[in-house]
Amino acid sequence: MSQQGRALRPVAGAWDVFCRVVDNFGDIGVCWRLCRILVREFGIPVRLVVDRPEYLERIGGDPHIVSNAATGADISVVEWSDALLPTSDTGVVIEAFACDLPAGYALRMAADGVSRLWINLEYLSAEAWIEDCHGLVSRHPQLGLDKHFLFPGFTARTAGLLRETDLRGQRDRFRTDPAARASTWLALGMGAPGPGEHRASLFGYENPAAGPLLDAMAGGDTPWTVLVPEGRSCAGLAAIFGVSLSSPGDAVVRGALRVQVVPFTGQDAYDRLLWACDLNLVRGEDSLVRALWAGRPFLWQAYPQSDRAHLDKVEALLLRLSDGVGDTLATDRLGLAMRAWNGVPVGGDPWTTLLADLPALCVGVERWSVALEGGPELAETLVNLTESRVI
Ligand code: TRH
Repeated sequence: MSQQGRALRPVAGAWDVFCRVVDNFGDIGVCWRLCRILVREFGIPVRLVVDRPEYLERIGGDPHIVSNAATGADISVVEWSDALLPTSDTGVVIEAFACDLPAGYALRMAADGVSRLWINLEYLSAEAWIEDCHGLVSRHPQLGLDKHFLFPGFTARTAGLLRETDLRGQRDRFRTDPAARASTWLALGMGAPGPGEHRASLFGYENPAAGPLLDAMAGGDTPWTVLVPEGRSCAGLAAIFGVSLSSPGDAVVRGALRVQVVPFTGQDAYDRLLWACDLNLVRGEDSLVRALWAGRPFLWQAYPQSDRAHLDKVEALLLRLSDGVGDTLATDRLGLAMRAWNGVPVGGDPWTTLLADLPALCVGVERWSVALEGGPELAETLVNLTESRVI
């Protein structure tokens, strides 16, 4: 058995994963998570090729701590270069988010006579059309090589969601371990929550809807602390409150609300923050999935696109969410809050109802996360694809 409890299976050679950091942390976040699972759980040696390795460092991506004792596999991180070539041992090539392989690398793939699986890994979406595109194969017009298109998603007819085998176990052990929780708060520069205090994490893009939500928290009876990892959300919040909120420890108090900037941590510590909070405000694809696995109510801010195509993604997620969560009234109201969080005018005050619905949503989101665990896991889908094909 591998370190994390999956049976090791013979897989094709070494894997190369190519990632270009467009902006933000989502692309490298997904690639790093995928590489870790491939090494730790499947024993596959991986080379992660990234154009901006400094982003990997920001999310705690340390290749030295990832290896598989059973196979000796590990991750090597290589800076993107036009001189990179596949080796005779390279069995699988993953091009993340249509990042385009270096031209010489692709030419060598076509010329060296080694059979490989070439995969384009797409962005996660809840939209129904991805089921028709998932698994499509397209032949490269010049190289004559097939490229497989894989779409992560929420249903059995997609590539699924990234999830470490023992994630739920780790989460549940954390929740019943006061010392682990205390050290998480301490690392963020905070004490444990006081009696009756609720906590929320806020990882977002600039968002005018933050003001009304924070107002609802400030004006309510429940003490709320909102923890904001340093980054894009901070400037907007500073403008709302008229104080400086840029470095860890910067804080402001209004009524029942305290907002505090916390350090941007590695991915594992960010998971623990999500597990520890009562409400998670997340953005992009990877933190959305992690909020789901945390099994706590969340609002998702989609990565804004100029043609507002991101709003289709929000609607699609809401459809899946209302099926998965199951509580019609609470999910309808969560839908209003999620739309408002993404800049859609909804009228009224969706925030006070959202806060009142949190206990019901907590049960429902956890129910959906358990159901999603029964669906495909993305790394496993990729490995299955290599097995189902003679390489
Ligand atoms: O950073 P993002 O906004 O990434 C975005 C989206 O993926 C978007 O679709 C893409 O097109 C754009 O990048 C280029 O959000 P996302 O996807 O949630 O990724 C954030 C990553 O950062 C995730 O892996 C979690 C990690 N993270 C940490 O490691 N530590 C932290 O403290 C925080 C807040 C996040």
